[in-house]
Amino acid sequence: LDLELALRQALEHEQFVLYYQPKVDLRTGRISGVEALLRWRRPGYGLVAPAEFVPVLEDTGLVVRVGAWVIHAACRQIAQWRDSEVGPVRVAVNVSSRQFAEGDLEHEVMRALDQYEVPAELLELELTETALMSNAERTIVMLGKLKKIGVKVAIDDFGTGYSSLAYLQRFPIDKLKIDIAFVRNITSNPNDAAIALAIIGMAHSLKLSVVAEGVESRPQLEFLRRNRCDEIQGFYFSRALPALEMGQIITAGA
Ligand code: G
Ligand code: G
Ligand code: MN
Ligand code: NA
Repeated sequence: LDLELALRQALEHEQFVLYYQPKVDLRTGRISGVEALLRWRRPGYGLVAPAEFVPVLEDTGLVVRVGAWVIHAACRQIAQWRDSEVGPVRVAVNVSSRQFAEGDLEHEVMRALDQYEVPAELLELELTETALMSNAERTIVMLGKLKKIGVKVAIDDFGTGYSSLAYLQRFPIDKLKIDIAFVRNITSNPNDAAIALAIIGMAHSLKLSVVAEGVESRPQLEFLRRNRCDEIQGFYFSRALPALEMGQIITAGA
C-alpha cells in the first residue's frame, strides 16, 4: 500500500526515468535502435528496477498512466536526439497487458507523436504474446489502427507465451523478439538452439524481422548471425544506459 502511494507520487514528481539499451543490426554491425527501459529514482532508495514496481503498477492499474508517460518521454527523447548530432533513432517502448487492454493506446501514441513532431516509424511498441492473445480479435483491430498510424510493433518475450500461429499471421506486426530463456544456452543446449532457429525461420516466412534478446557472449552472437537473426540486444553489446550516454555511443558508432 505504501508502495502504491509512493508510485502515485513518483508520477507527479517526475521520479521515473528512461534508460536505453541498444539493438545491433547483425548485417551492418551498427545500432539499429534502442529499447527504452523504465527506472524509478526513488528518494532514499536510489535507482529502482522495473521488476520491483511494474507488478504493482499492473495490479493497481497505474500502469496505464505510467505507460502513457513512457510513450511521451520516449517521443520527447526521439525528438531531442533527432534535433542533435545523434540524429534519428528508433525507440522501442514496452506496453503492458493492462495498458494494451484498458488504455487508449492509439490516441496516446498519436498525441505523443504529434506533440513532439516525431515520425511514427521511429516509435516501436513491444507487446507480449499474453497481451496480444488475451483478446485476439480486438488485437487485430487495435494493431490495424497502430499500423495505420505507422508505428512498428514487436512481440516481446516470444516463445514463452501461448501464441496461436493462426493469429500470428493475422496480426499486422513487424518483429519477433526471441525470449532470453532460449538465448541463454543457445550454444550449449540443442533444444534451445532448435527453438531459436524455429522462431527465426517462422518469422522470416511471415516476413517479420527477428531480434534476440539477452545476448551476452561472442559465441551467442556468432550463432545468431550465422543463422540469419536480424538484430541482437544484450549485455554483450551494452546494458541499458541514461539517454546522454546512449546518445554518445550512437554518435561514436555512426
Ligand atoms: O530493464 P530491466 O531488464 O530491469 O526490465 C525488466 C522488465 O521490466 C522487462 O521485462 C521489461 O519488459 C519491463 N519493463 C521495462 N520498462 C518497462 C516499461 O516502461 N513498461 C512496462 N510495462 N514494462 C517495462
Ligand atoms: O522488455 P524485456 O523484458 O525484454 O526487457 C529486457 C530485460 O532484459 C531488461 O530487464 C534488461 O535489463 C534485461 N537484459 C537485457 N540484456 C540482457 C542480457 O544480456 N542478459 C540478461 N541476463 N538480461 C538482459
Ligand atoms: Mn521489451
Ligand atoms: Na523481453
